[in-house]
Amino acid sequence: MAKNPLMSTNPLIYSTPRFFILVLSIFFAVVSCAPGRTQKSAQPEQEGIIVGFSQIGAESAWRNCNTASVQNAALESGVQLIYLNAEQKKENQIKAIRSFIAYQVDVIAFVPIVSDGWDNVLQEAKGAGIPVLVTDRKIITSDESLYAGFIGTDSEQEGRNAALFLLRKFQHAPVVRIVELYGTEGSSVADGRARGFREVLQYHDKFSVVYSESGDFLRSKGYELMTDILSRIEGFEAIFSHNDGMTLGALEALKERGIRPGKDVVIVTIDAEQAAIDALKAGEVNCVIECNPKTGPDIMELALKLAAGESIPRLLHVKEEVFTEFDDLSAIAPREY
Ligand code: GYE
Repeated sequence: MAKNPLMSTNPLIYSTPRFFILVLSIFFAVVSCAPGRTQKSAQPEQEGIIVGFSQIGAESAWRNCNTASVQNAALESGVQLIYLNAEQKKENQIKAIRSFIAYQVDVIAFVPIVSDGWDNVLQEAKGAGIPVLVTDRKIITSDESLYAGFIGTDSEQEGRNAALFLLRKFQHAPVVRIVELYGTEGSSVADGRARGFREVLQYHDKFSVVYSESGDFLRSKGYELMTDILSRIEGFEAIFSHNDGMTLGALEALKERGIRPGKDVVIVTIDAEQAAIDALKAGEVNCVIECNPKTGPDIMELALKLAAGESIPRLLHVKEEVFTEFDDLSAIAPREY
């Protein structure tokens, strides 16, 4: 468990200078890919464990908050964190996990950008005896023993909550045509949100999703998609957006066309960034489903258990709320993201 990044206690590394150099170069590559992101323990290094964390990127304010939460929690719990930003590329995540294996970290934590295609690299981690914690997004695997557990959001429930709001809002409407701004295709959260949403609405014929397109969780794409939709689609009553970033882009596009978001079209969004809460308070958004990015402390607690050889729960969902125009919004605490 006790490791120093520059002086491994592993006898193999001591006895083979070339391997030592390889490990050092991987470590410095890791550091240089992510300037200022690798963190060291606030406590003496010998007491800490090393966690390799492969993050997707920095596509949204939510993501940046998630990264900061993990980094701060690592500092606070005396864990050395090797943080790698995959810049939205699955191949980079696979490389990151391989470098963590080569470096012999104690625990690997990663946010799988999409659900499929992790079995090979996770098999390598298993072969090296390194436990893996999957966080935020889920994976689909043929071998459940390839990871120790998952902590993150319940995306199906978020989708159901979005639909439940629309049922209430459109209680008396005869027809409700919905535009869906889909998150990253193939990601567990986008697929889960879409599934939960449809699961509820399938029993209510007056609702139909008339358009659904991926905006990749990006604000810029939310703007582009909405601009395109407004030029092509005649009339819709609601927008279900898989994240606030895309929603904020869509709001701009709607306003440019003289459409009043929140009034002319009902808007349901997921994440609960401060900007979305502000839009809800301003009446430009009708419902905000919280997705909680502050999982760092739980991740560190689980990583410490795994490093100590203890088992952890297979599935942990974080607590999340729903904020709507029907609620008293004065008590919402500052969101910090
Ligand atoms: O909703 C979005 C992001 O995976 C839950 O990814 C996360 C999603 C979040 O970039 O804003």
